[in-house]
Amino acid sequence: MPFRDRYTGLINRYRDHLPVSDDTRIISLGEGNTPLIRLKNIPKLLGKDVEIYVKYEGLNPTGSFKDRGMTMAVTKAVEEGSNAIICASTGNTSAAAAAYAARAGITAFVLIPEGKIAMGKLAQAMMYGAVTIQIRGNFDEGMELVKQVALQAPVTIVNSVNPYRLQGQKTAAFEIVEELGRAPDYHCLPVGNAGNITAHWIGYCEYSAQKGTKVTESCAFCDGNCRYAGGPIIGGNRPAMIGYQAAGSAPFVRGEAVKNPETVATAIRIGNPQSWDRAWKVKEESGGWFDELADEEILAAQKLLAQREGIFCEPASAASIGGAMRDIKTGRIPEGSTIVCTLTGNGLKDPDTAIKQCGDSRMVTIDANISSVKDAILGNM
Ligand code: AN7
Repeated sequence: MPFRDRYTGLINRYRDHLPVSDDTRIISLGEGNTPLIRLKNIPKLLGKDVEIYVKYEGLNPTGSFKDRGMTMAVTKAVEEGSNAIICASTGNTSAAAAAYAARAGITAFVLIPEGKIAMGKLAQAMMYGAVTIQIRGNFDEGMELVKQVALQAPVTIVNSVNPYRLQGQKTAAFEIVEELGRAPDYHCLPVGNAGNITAHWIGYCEYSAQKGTKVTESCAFCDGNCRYAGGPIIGGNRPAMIGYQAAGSAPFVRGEAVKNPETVATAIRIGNPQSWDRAWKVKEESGGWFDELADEEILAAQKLLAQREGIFCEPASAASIGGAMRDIKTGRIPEGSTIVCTLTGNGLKDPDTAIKQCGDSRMVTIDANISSVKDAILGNM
C-alpha cells in the first residue's frame, strides 16, 4: 500500500482541525477510524422503522474511546516538555494514559478506586507500566486529589479537564458525518464526566460550520467568540445529543452531584461530572436530554447486543443502546430517525461481569468422548 494511504491515527487524519503544527511530534497508536456498524436484528425486534448504527469505539488500540483524547493530550504534554502525566480513572482513561505514556517514553501515574475497576483495565495499567495508585475512595475523590497534586508536582493532568482530550475525541463525530454523509438525527452516549458528549458536540458543530452552515447563537465552548457562532441553523446538520446514565450514578438526572455513586457499570461510576456546565449546554443547544437506566437494564442491553448482533461492549457502553431502545419503543425517538449509539469500550475489558451474568448460558461440561459431544450438540439444537 502506498504510504499516503496508510492510516496513521486521527491526528494525522484531521490535523487541519486539531491544535498541532508541522513540527509536532505525534504520539499515536493508530487510534480512530473505528467501524460504524448498522444494526440488523435489534430494529426488527423493536418493530420500528429506524436506522440504528453503533460506533464501535472498543476497537481502539486500548479498547476504548479514551485513545482519541489521549493521543492529543500526550502529544501536547510532550510538546510542552512534560515528563509525567497523571489521571484519576474508573479504568479506561488509566489504560489509555498508561499506553500513550509508554509510547512517548514518559511516566504515567494513575489513581484508581480500589476494587472498583474492571479486571482488563487494571491489567492494562499494570502491563503498560503506569505507576498504579489505588485509593480507598471513589473516582470523584481521586479527581480532586489529582487536581490538587498537579499544583504541587510537575505532572500534566490528562483527564478530560485537559482541553486537548476533547479536541481528540471530537473526531469521532467527524468520522460519523463522513460515513453517513450527514449527521444522524440522534446521537446516544453513556455519560460519566460528560467529556465525550461534549467532545462529540464540538465535532458536530465544527463539521456543520465547515460545510458552510453556521451553528446557533453562541457555541458552547467559546462563549460566542469563535468563527462558528452567530449564524442560522440549517436543518439536519447536527443531532440531538442524548446522555444516558446508570441510575445509581445519575447526577444529570438528579440535577445535582451524587455523593456515593454505585453501578455495575464501573466505568461511569461518577457522581461529580467534570464537564457539568458544558453538558447542560450541549443538551440545550442540541435539543437532547438525559435519562437513566437501572443496572439490570444496562446488562440486558449488553447481552442483547452481543447475542443478537455479535457486538460485545462493556456494561457502561450498553447504556447508550439500552437507552435508545427504550426511547425508540416509547416514540420519544420517532420512527424514520437515524440514530448513532457510541459503544465506548470493549466487552473484553470486564470479563467478570460478563461471565457472572451469563450463568444461564448454554455452557455444558462433558467427558472427552464422541457420544458426550454428540449428546451435547443434539441436546442444544
Ligand atoms: C466505557 O476512564 O471517566 O462522560 O476514568 O470508560 O466522557 O466521562 C471513563 C468514562 C463511558 C463516560 N463509557 O465518558 C475513566 C472514565 C466508558 C467509559 C464513559 C467512560 P465521559
